[in-house]
Amino acid sequence: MKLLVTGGAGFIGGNFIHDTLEHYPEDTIICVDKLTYAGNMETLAPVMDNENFIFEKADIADAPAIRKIFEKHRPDCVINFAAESHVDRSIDNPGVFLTTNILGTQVLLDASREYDVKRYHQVSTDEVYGDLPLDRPDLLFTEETPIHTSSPYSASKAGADLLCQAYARTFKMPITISRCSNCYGPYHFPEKLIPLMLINAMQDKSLPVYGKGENVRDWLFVIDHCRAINLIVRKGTPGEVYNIGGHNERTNIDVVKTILHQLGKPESLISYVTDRPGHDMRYGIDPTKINNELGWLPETKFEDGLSLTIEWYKNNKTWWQNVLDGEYQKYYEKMYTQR
Ligand code: NAD
Ligand code: TDX
Repeated sequence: MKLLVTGGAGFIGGNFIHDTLEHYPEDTIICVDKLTYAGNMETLAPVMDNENFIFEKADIADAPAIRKIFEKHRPDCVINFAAESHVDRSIDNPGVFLTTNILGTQVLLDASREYDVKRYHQVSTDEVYGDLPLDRPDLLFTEETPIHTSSPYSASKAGADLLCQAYARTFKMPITISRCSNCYGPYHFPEKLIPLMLINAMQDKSLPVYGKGENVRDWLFVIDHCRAINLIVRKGTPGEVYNIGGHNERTNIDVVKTILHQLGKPESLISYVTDRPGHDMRYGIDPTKINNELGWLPETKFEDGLSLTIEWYKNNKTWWQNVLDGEYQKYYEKMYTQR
């Protein structure tokens, strides 16, 4: 199969490419990435010499460029990971989220329709469901939970998700959608909670916890997310939405303390800072459908995945130090100084 994977120089797309080339050696992957601040060619360095891998630098919202790539490679399957993915940045500057996440998806859908791809898969998110209350642990997001968004990021992802459903119905396109919970693992950009806290703790810098740290996220090791997507595109039913999550809910403060504990650093590094506006309280995924229909189950326990992730960041300092050296410093000052 020829897979066109967008956003492969980012966190989840990069892990997906590594894992897929290893486990499906008969497949070819064409990675399309604009290389924004979040795209990193060092993430793709381990596969650049693989004869089943091709890299194309392009913006998914640039219709002529995308059409050219489809004409050249004629993919069987398109998997759209490319997105502006950080909630805090979407609060600071929503515009680019709409362009990439919604218009970019439309461009990919149009090209997939024109070139008759056999499967288009949209990597959506559990954030399209909004949030759940802290005092109702019995409530979980199912695929039937109404879309109800909180941030410009989640609204833009919901727009893309709904557009995919509209194309599936109107144009009878073979589209699947996955909505996954928070992922963590190697190659995660340092702006997100786990890598940010890990890298700051390793450097004895303060750990900025929003509000009281009581918000809950449902954490999944990134490779478990990648394997679920491979199952969906190969065995999932067109037209269906699949939730992905592993029943692993933790408060942010619990996650931060676990990281400090594993690194042998003191809790005095924690600093409570001004909360995120519109901060979603709790996410909790019900993964019954993907368990029942495709037999997917997460393979990595949180403690094991976190240890593996910590080891990776300890052993790959050049990867994250190069990221910290660039524009990231300006972002960090803007977001965190005097917060
Ligand atoms: P990321 O920010 O690490 O990577 C995004 C990648 O997309 C980067 O390589 C970037 O260069 C590329 N990109 C951005 N704009 C582009 C454009 N206009 N054209 C082409 N490429 C562009 O994101 P991530 O955390 O790997 O998330 C990947 C996908 O998974 C996103 O769609 C996100 O919404 C979704 N998701 C993420 C999580 C999570 O916990 N990280 C959970 C559920 C769903
Ligand atoms: O410095 C911080 N301090 C803090 O307390 C940061 C960056 C985050 N937080 C909190 C906010 C959230 O409650 O940690 C939690 C996780 O934050 P993020 O890592 O920014 O993730 P989240 O907002 O939950 O969104 C993530 O999961 C769903 C991804 O970034 C999205 O792309 C995905 O769709």
